[in-house]
Amino acid sequence: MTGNKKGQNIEAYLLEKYAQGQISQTVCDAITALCDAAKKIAELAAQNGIGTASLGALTGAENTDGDEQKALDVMADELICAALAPTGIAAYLSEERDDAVVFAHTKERLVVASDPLDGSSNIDTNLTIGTIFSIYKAEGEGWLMQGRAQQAAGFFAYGPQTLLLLTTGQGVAGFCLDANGQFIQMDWQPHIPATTSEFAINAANSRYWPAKTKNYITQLLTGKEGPRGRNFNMRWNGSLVADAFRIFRRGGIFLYPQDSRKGYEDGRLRLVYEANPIALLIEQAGGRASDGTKAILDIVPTGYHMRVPFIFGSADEVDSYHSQQ
Ligand code: AFP
Repeated sequence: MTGNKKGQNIEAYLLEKYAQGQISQTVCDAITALCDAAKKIAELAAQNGIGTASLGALTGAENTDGDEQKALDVMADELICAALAPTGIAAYLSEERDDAVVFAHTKERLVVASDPLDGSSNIDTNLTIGTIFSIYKAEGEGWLMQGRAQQAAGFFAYGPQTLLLLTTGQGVAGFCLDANGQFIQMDWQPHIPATTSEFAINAANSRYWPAKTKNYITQLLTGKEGPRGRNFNMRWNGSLVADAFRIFRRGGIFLYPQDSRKGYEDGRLRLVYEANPIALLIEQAGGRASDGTKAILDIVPTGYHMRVPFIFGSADEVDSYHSQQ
């Protein structure tokens, strides 16, 4: 379990994990670089609209997946790429780039995969947005690995607090950016309760859902009068990091299933730099993360921007979803 040393900064935390042999110097340097980039992204987001053009403005370009790129998407990606370049990692994969950025063909072959700015549709609405990252060693050809191979994963949330949720494979630790620009470990041991009465899904898509999802959500909506015999509550932020962080704080189930819309046959979220890192954090905190049938971390990626249906959170509730017909 993560030693919950209240007040320890991220540098001391990483040094401890390095000394315990959990992570290499390069992984330490990559996470430190990501923290430096995250501070700059947080500052930009906090000043959006004063001194900078709207960071939510469309750039006119699209990423590989056809998402319209916003100014902060591109700025965040460039800040992260620049921060990682000198750290000794071999390659950088990004939602905002078609292909891998190869820094060097090192022996360690460490890869950082990232969604530099998650929740872009919320940039101009003062809602929580974030950065998600995954760190793993690439074996064999290419730069892709199953999620189970991750050595570290985490996300930054830029909201009322600037937070980092991190795992290096031995539990999850939460950090908060303090007034001195230090990420300080929070006095909290992230653990996801097995049961919950709260679900997160974009109900506007209900007419496109598969029967399994419709049946499951209908059960939750019928509440005490229905088969579950109790009422449920719903939340939907439109930012994966915001919904995920809430689930780490009080449990819940998040669902972005596949649906019948063109391009959503495998859902909306991408395996390599969204589902895999969140899934590792969720499992490390006692939760479950699947594509509706199998564990996210066991899925073999076939491309940098491969999408997967993504259901995660309180274990008993994810199992309840799995049992739906
Ligand atoms: P954007 O980064 O394009 O806003 O997408 C955010 C996201 O990938 C994820 O953070 C949200 O959970 C999900 O999409 C919201 O999707 P909908 O807009 O379809 O509800």
